[in-house]
Amino acid sequence: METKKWTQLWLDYKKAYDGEGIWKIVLNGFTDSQVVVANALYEFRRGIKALTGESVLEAGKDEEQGKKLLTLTISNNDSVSKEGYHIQGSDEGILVEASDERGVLYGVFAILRQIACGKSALEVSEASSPSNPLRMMNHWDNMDGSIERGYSGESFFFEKDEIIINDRTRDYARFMASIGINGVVINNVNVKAAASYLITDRYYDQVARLSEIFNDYGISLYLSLNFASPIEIGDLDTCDPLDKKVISWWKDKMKEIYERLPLLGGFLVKADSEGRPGPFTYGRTQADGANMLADVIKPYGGIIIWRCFVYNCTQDWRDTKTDRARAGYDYFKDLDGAYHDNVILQIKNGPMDFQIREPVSPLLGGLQHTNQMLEVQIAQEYTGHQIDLCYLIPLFKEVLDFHTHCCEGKDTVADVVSGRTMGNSLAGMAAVINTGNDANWTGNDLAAANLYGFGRLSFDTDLSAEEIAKEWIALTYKLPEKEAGVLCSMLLRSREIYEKYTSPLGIGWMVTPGDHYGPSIDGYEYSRWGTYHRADHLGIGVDRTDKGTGYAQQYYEENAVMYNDPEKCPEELLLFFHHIPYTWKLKTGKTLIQHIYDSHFEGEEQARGLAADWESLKDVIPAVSFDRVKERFERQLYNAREWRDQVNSYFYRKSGIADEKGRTIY
Ligand code: GCV
Repeated sequence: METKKWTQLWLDYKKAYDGEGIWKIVLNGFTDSQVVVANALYEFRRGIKALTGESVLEAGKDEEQGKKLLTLTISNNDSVSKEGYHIQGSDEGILVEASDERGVLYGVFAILRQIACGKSALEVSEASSPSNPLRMMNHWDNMDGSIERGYSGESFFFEKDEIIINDRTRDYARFMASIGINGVVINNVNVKAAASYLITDRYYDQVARLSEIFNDYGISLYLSLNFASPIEIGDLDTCDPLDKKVISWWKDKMKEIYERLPLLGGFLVKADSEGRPGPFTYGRTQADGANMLADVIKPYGGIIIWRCFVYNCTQDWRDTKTDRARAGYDYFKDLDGAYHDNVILQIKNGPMDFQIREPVSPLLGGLQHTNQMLEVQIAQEYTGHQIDLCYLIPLFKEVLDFHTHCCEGKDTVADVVSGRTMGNSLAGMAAVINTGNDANWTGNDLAAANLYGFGRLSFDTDLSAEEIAKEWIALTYKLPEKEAGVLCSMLLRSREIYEKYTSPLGIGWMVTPGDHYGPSIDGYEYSRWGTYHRADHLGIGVDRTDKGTGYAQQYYEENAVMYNDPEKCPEELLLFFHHIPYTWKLKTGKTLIQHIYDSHFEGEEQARGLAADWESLKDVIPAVSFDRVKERFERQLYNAREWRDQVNSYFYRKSGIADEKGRTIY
């Protein structure tokens, strides 16, 4: 791989103040032969030097004259919860308490974050423990170097069917650890070609090296698995999960895998989805498939993360009863409780596929006896390809705060996926990651706020989208207060703006097929993917009520009643649940058609506002970063204009109803 120079993202600490001390390290109950602790100390040295100019005394060296001796004390305290930390500054220095190595590492990163955000080292204070046991990144990287839905260059893990390991790998692990990520799946869930061989001799040594680098930063490496491995890399003619030969093949394979990859966390599996093999081929259930793998991996302490993105992707658009939104629940709800303890179901936040607005998947909390985790996407597949600015943390917050009504209290998605609802420890959050080998990692410099934000949010789901944005800005750019406020406001406005100029009121999918950037209103309307808006000359929207596809009935009573009734349905989701006439009056008093026109005109105008705000930051943002983002905004404005004019023209031509304000519609 061409070794490009790469940025340090939010770990590029800027001087916070001139410190006058020198640090001494004291370890109680930990030692620096523990590799994660050693790396925590490395991070402290590196960070404190950049932030305050202060250095750390090398072991055996004398104190420097005239400098105040400060102590970083790292103490084992078993009462601190797993992977959590307490940090407390005082006149003498800082005390970090944790009960394990990861806690120490996260505690040190928290110290550095607080200093970068404006506190003096001696004032830092925080007690934190992760909201979610699993906090994972899912790479959709292919071994040829391409990335499925990647908008930031090529893979930094793979090239030409080889595994890349270099300094960038270690920096990646550092970034992930600094935001609390403890699991990374390195390869695409669509496991094809060379990727099927990641669990063979051909790649074991390199995967093992990668897993060690991750492990040094408290991260477990996971692999996506090809369910048809017994056929593709073995010599069987079946991968039927109940077949004795298949089970025995997997037993032997798992033994070999763990001999060669002892640090492996487990596997992520996409089965029976979009052409991938799975248990359905043999008339078996999803639980049959997941449990078989879970049983053979159990002796090694591994887990099976099984995706619920299972639906019919060869639908007939003429069929108005089959509803893709129903599929996850229909396939998985009946098997609730049938999954073994080391299986966790990974559920996308919405029932369709990462649209800018969808209701929360009814499977989340719908399952009451099954380990489950939330999957979100920070790769901006449907949300602007990291060209358009779209800060996604507000969307994730809405999902986490959603009351499923699965029980009294502890019924939000945050409760469910953290394990609080069921009292289970196999629970958490995963994001389809937005990185690549671009110098800035995320294509658009501002898309790094989503990368940072997902990690921070999965560690602490109580953080607000604004708090996270402020932290990211302080760490990345360290702007004066006013300018920081401008950038923060840009991030916080961006999702709604993107929503306004794209598809209205929860309908989604009006994107260019395949690529998923830019408008194509009917692009998916007559296709096999189950993604329809059903617009005609009278109205638009999918009837998912009890009189339509019945999807609304998959929710618990309170939510089912709300979604079933167009008067009660939250308006931002109106067209997801209902087919509505263009003349329907919204709560604002506007007709539906007028709302479509207004929001598209507003969205495009507000996108121009974002670009103008960015221009106003020219003097305070480093030129390279400024120019990169400016170029993105130019493309965003083109995109927003296309969306505005194509959507408005489409609905004007369908409905024949003119814009009340007489603006130009084509
Ligand atoms: C990895 C959508 C995407 C696919 C992706 C799939 C999935 O369909 O367009 O690229 O495949 O979701 O989540 O498995």
